[in-house]
Amino acid sequence: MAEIDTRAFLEDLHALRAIGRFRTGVHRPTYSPQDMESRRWLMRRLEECGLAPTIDGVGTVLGRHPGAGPHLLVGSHIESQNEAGWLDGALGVVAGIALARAGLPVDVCAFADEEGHFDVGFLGSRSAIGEVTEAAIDESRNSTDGTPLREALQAAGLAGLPRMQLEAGRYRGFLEMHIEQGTQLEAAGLRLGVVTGIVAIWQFRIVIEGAQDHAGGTTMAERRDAGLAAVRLLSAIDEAFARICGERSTWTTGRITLDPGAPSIIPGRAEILFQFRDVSVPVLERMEATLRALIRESNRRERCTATLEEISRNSPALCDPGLMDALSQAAEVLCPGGWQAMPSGAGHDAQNVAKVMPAAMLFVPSIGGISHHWSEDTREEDLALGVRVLGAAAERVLAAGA
Ligand code: HGY
Ligand code: MN
Ligand code: MN
Repeated sequence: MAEIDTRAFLEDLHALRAIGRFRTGVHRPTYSPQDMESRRWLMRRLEECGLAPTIDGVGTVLGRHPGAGPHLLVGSHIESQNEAGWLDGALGVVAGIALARAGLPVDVCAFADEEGHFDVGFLGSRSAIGEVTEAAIDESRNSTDGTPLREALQAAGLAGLPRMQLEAGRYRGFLEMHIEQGTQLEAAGLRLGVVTGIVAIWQFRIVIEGAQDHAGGTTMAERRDAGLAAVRLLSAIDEAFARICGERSTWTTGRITLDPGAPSIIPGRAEILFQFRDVSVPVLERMEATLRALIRESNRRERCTATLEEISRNSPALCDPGLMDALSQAAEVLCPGGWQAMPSGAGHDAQNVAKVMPAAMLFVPSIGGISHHWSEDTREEDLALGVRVLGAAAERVLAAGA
């Protein structure tokens, strides 16, 4: 069995944590100086492990094993949500370094912008499987500040670099180690999760146009308050979705912007960033149909006009049974009875890579289930156990049918 150097693994995790540090987490939005510094750090680490590092035209980093196959691809992402956790994504990439350092024939990758700072959605892993056109890059904007993706790539020094395409035939499959970002493992007193399926995320922008006007002179009967219309619509969505959703569906309003945003002015415009998730496409389609019906209903009832714009959507993915078996067997050997099979409520690059090769994920617990927050954390003994299980599972996959 390959000996994983868990001390070096934890040291790498903490070294990466120091890049773009924010309180106990990190702030490494895609293509920020700190994100690009972390990519350079990763390329140096990959080279030290004997992998040939490259960075592509959207910032995806790949370390390529020089030896003969069979190979596995191991990785995740290293940019973060704003002011968020140190392990989301970084864990899976640094775990790949640990497996390479142990001499396993793995390529290691950090897909760009898994966190969707740009509205293509899963830019790096969808580009790597050929799903992102040049036109889509031309049209893409930063979801928070509207910066064109082309401009951000230019500023990051990536413009003109070729975009990598995954060579599916080179790999037995893709393994992604990740924090759970939920409370299931901790609540069950378990230390490892073998992921069965990964939710799709369907993202929308709802814009409500009313009439900016005086907050006092305009009577309640005549005003066209985009803010109130937004609140009533979101309340109607929440009530309707609860009746038609699936067991593990979620729906979230990440941002409501009211313009012009002054206390004595009736908001003339409301902009809502809204997303919903599920592992089942029929459930997702039912939620979208309900959303569209509620917007039509709002336009019948309100003196404001609501429009719906799709931002991005991807597909749910089932994890590969063979890779799941390898992870389950390794988990049972290294942590008997301390693991479970479970779905992922978060989206991951693995769900895109699963379109071109077998893919599977291994979860470790999140303390308090917290993620997408700077206080995100996992016990170091769980991190160390997870990377040992990942290494043992990788060995099983690489040895099978050798
Ligand atoms: O939002 C997600 O599920 C992922 O963390 N980007
Ligand atoms: Mn992630
Ligand atoms: Mn995330």
